[in-house]
Amino acid sequence: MKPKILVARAIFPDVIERLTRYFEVETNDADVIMPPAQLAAHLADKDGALTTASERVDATVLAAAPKLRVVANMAVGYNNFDLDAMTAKGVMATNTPDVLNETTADFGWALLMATARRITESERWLREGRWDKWAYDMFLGADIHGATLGIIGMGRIGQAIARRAAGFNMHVVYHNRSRLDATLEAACKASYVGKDELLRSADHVILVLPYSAATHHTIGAAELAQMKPTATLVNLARGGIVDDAALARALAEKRIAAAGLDVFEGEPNVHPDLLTVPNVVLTPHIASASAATRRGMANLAADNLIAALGFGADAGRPPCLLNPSVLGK
Ligand code: 8YV
Repeated sequence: MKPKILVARAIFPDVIERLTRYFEVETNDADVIMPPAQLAAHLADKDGALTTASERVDATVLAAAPKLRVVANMAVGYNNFDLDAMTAKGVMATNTPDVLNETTADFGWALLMATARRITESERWLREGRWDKWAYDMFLGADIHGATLGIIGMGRIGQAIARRAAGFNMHVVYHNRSRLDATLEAACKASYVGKDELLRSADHVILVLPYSAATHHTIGAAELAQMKPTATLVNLARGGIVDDAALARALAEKRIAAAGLDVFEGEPNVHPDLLTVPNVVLTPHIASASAATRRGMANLAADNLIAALGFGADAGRPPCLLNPSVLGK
């Protein structure tokens, strides 16, 4: 008998097809987001699950899923998992690192440039039919080239963003839980600084750090007050890293020049004040959304499930296991 899995959201049909070679697959064709109680009901008889960042896997869900051996997240971030509870129950947790580094770094640049050079704001104005003449001070923005880029969170995506900055002749500073080794720092042409110094000195600040209780509101009113009034802020990481209400106030009062946001507190809801301030570029959590990368993420999540449930060369050892202490339990 094939193991049973739930694919908790709609994903590429060919990846579902691949999974059906190994598993009895329950899909979510309506693509409804399952709150924990609903997820728990669907996992009652399952050996594995493929989730996205929208599904919370917590102790309640785990308690209702006695057969569950693995949950494979189709995301590099896994703050939707209660990892301690999963480890305590012996449930393998996996994510999809690396496949999205370069695509997400590309998008970080797209968002930074659109924000600093006011692309969407000026396009809205043009579409409204308000362009009647050229003017010397129309949509003046901030330069990217030669500016100081501050990266908070210097993991693999942060490093990929830093490497791209060389093409713009930027000065790159970064802040991270731990300092990179000298070889990586040299490859990224980036200098380690404290958070305060980064906020005070950067012309453009990009956030690429994982969300946890410790990183909640890494940027709030106090941090925004430290930034230059001409600075831009880009959040590519997770909602909750920025205090969105404080940011909306800072943007409205021009305490910083502009922001670019791909992630939000409570998404898909967006703080109403962010929807009315003009100097913010808003995108719906699409940093990893190139066709090739999203397919790569889905396939890597499938690889993790297939290996975790005992198939293939990595049987029993999924390639992106987050809690190896569960092995052999
Ligand atoms: C995902 C992401 O698209 O990988 C992550 O952590 O934030 C995005 O790439 C999203 O989380 C869907 O699971």
